[in-house]
Amino acid sequence: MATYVHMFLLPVCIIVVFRIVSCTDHLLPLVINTWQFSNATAKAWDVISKDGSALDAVEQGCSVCEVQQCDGSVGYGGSPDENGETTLDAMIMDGITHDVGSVADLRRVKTAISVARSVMEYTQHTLLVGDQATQFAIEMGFKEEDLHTNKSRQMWQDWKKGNCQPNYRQNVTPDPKKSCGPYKPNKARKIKLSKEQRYNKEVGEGNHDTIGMVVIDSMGNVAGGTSTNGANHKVPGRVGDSPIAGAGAYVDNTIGGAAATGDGGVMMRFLPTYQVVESMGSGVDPTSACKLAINRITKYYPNFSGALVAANLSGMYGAACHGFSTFHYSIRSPGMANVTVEAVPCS
Ligand code: SD4
Repeated sequence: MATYVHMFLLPVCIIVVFRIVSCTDHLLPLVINTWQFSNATAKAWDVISKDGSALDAVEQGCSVCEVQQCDGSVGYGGSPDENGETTLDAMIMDGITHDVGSVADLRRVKTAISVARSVMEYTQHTLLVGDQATQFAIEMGFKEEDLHTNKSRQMWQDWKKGNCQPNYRQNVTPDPKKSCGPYKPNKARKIKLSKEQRYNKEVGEGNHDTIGMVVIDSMGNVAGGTSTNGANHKVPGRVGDSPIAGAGAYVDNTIGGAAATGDGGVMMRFLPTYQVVESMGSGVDPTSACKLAINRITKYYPNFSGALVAANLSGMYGAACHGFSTFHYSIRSPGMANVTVEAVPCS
């Protein structure tokens, strides 16, 4: 009897769910991602238009940027580290289960967000790093490839020729503002820096094009993800915000999601995408939620550059940014004939 009732009710429930989604708002499903990476948005939209899941849409959308090397900041051949190597950070998060898969400092594998999804699906872990992430990827059937390109080699050679400027070192000898390493720590460990000095804007310049994506599919399910090659000339082993849940992206099926781009070393100290989702959960609209999270960072790091995008289950979306003159993001929802690029002025 119970089974009979259940079988009878199921289709009704599905109809109700569809109604709720489509009657309260005409703005779902929805894809939003950082920057003018419209091909990625279009791919994700295509997936959910064919009744694909939000998770598939995020993976396939961000993969487009990995293949197309969006702005040189996603995928192979960009942001060589101090040794000239490109390494990748990525994550994917399922809003239904809160499962997360991430990779950081992934070496010699191009398809970072797909490896991240494998971490989520084929392990009970959240984050794998470095060479062991590569070994895992190979076990899972991914191809090992060289991530260098002529362009990345040239960038690295130019940086070496320019005395390794700019770089992320501080309080070491020789003076990192004038010389390449190897470096040794200065004896006096702590230098008191003003909050303006604590983040050197120069090193962040041109490091701002991670893809961060949130998708709400036609079932109302939410997923988010990121993919990046991190920061130019980073210290080898450096991991940014992108593969960290709550920093690079965060989603909750009962609220919506948010994704980040920018100076990840600073932004990850504030878990801004978690903050945005929590604010939206207590009724704050997406744009205001993004502004609140940005303002919390600027209180401590007035020189940081970064941006957040967010969307909620009503199909409202927004963004906020700091340190750029303008921030562009890409959006597609049912009222739009095509992917639309919107711009917000930054604080
Ligand atoms: C990082 N947040 O690794 C990334 C870089 C970035 O847009 O967003 N670029 O710090």
